[in-house]
Amino acid sequence: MCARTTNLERQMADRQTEHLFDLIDVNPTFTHHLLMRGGQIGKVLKLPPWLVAILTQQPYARKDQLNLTDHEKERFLCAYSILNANGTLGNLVAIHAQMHQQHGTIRFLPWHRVFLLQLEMALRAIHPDVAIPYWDWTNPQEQSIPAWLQNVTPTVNTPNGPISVVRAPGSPADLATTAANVPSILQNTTFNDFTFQLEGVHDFVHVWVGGSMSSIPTAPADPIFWMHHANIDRLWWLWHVSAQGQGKNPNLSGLAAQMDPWNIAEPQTRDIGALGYTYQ
Ligand SMILES: [Cu+2]
Repeated sequence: MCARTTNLERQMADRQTEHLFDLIDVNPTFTHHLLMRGGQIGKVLKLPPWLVAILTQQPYARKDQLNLTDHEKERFLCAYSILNANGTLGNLVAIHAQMHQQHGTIRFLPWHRVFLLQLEMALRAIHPDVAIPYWDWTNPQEQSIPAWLQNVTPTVNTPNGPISVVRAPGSPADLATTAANVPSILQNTTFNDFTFQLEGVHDFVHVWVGGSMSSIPTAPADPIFWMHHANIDRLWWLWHVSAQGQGKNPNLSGLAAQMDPWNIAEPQTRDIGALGYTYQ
């Protein structure tokens, strides 16, 4: 497990297919075998366009959960349950339970960007067409638990014991009230103000979902955690490419700029295109 993590760390700045190669020691998948054949296979076989896009290393899209087809939902949930069964998910939940100065600091956004990529690389090693969907709770149509997740409450085995996902969501009106802060948050002109306010809204959404999501050591067991954080990551990207946010990054240096336990430095987290994904 340690060897795999080290490989992942080393490759993090590289493109998506190269991340996938690194998982092969521990969880060999047919995706790896396909990607190892790379461009060669694309020349001799006719393949679906989405697979050609992966083989030619084009950025993949994280989509609004509202727009997923039934097939896309099924593929995401299936890959998620495989990562639960093989321990990958439980290990990530345990990392989130540790102290990495990832909450209440200016590391919040870059740290969680790296954290999401860890799960997403593992998901895509199972199903290469899957990305983490985002739950856009700023959209009035999404101000409740998405219907397709209501019965998805897995028990996740972690090194610290099993976590059975439970929820006790608040009212759509409460979620709407909090989400209404987002337009003014996007008007901030300093990174520190922006991240401080966005993290506050993020905290409230955790509390709103309730149950496992309300507690740091258990939250990532719930698939909605990853979709909530993809939305936070998306809002950060929206701000980052806006006139207000352009060129503004967290003022981190030395050890504080290292997104431990991964060997990724904050500057490597700034461009989602370089990390291999986009928001759609
Ligand atoms: Cu967190």
